[in-house]
Amino acid sequence: MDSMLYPINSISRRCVSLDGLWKFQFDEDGDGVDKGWNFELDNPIEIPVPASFNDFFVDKESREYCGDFWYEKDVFVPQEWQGNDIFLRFSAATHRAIVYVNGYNVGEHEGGFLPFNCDISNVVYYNQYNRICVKMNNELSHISLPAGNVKTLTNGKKMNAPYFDFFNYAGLNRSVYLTCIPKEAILDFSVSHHINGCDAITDYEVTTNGEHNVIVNVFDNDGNKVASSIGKKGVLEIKDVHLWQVRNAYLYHFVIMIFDENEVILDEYFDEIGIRTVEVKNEDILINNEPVYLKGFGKHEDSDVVGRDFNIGVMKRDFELMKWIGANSFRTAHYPYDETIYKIADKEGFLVIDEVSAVGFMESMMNFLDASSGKKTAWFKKESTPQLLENHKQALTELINRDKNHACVIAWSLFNEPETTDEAAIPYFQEIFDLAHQLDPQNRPRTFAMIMNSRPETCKCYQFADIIALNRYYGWYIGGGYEISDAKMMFKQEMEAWKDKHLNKPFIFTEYGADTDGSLHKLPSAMWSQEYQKEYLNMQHEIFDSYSFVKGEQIWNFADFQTTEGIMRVNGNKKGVFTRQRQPKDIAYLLKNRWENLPQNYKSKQGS
Ligand code: GCB
Repeated sequence: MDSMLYPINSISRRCVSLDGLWKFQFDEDGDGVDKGWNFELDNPIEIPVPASFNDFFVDKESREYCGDFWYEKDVFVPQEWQGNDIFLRFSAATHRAIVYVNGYNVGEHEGGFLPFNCDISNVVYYNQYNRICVKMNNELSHISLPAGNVKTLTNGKKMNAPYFDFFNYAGLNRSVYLTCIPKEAILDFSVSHHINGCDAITDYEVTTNGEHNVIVNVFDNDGNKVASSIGKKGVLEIKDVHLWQVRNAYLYHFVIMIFDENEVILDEYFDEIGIRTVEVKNEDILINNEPVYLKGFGKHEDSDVVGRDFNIGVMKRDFELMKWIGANSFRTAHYPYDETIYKIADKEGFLVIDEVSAVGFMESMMNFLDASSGKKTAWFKKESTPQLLENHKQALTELINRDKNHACVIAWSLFNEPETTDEAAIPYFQEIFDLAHQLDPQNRPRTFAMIMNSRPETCKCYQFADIIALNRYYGWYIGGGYEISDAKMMFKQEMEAWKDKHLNKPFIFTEYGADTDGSLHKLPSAMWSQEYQKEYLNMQHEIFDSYSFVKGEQIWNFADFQTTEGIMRVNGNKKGVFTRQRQPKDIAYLLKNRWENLPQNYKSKQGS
């Protein structure tokens, strides 16, 4: 099993960041290996890691490049690491990678948003520089997550054609590490919590690759040991527990050690763990048995110049803005984010709906529009569907293994806007939903974001969701502008139809929004103006507030973001509450006023 543990330095572990400038070269003919590029690139430029390569370039062919491309870096491996296991740890390589060290193939990975390790112990030279060459590829297909297609232009150039609405940024978007792990090592651990009066009972399980015993110690914020247990599997009882609460986090320091007969520590790993429970009960989402109303955003990892890179400065600004506006949650649309984001969400007490990159599961360049018109594409009936399912399962397994211990993660989003109008979707959904259930020791609620034509009378798959999550654009893609009163009626009709189903489940809105030019004012309002964004939002809020089973609102999007160019997008999607540079549009003040005044337990018996 590949260990998903986040790399740390401890008494037994070493990790060195390889971020910085790497060599980079496009491989248009895809024959880099024949040319010996697994040993050395022949005409590289330098490029920063982490970052998407696209927006550094000033020529369009490079920015839009579709195909194979390579990275190269020399790295020193110290002598004193000999005898341990040495890994390269890629936090993400978008969308696929084959890794060579000193010319040898040491690992491959499909999927651009989750980490993987390459064991390089057998090919490294100690006390010397070693060469890493990474062959990557950014092509979309019907079996890639996210899904899309590659077109060939008449001039012979390949072009990515995504079935989704964000720019297909690629490259080494997240940090790369060189790690040194002892031979007998902790590979994985998981925790799940129960509250018993004032105390917490935490079930834990540690996976190692050896026979020696394990000890788990838990420390509070002041460094006091509050629980301890010996064994790879056991129970930790924490008296007078300080629970992790929404926007009021508390983290315990968990230290896991393997020790031998002489009490010598063979491996040490630690993590910050919030203790809370999460559950869906009737129409409520409960955190520590208390109902919570979600206020927040669908987001993207997207910023100027560096694209889909994990940008620590932008992350900090985003959290400050989310706190300022009174949000308590976000969805990692449309792919798993960098691990640091979950760590900060743990610290700040944000609730995260963690989404796997199953997006574009409807064959359309503008599915946000086509879905409203009822287009059908028989997505789950393709010959390639079984391979897609395998890739989806792999990504979901990696996601849950990576994120299962985060207190902030309160639900898994297993698809964004799949085509659910055909029976063929049902067995596929069954497998994915069952797998999430089986993999998650905390048994979190599962959901998927439903596209406009997944309606009460057409959707064949809503029964799988523990939380019904709707992406709805009444007043934008349907009945925009002066027709907004009709849009409101249609919206109500749909909500009444959901109500009549008596599902006894919480509903949340995972998307609603109106494209808005941050500099455009118009009296009276017109679509794209700041005035219209407000009008649109007031209408949405009226609907949300009139249904007691609506338990959350996550507006699309936190910030403006880059998309493929086209007639529907003016330099990207402009539905941001903030601009791409993270400055507020007028709507931000309206939301701040609403969210600061909505109680955390809005619409519960105590909070309505
Ligand atoms: C959607 C998609 C999202 C798009 C959004 C839009 O339904 O889930 O990726 O960006 O609509 O703005 O059209």
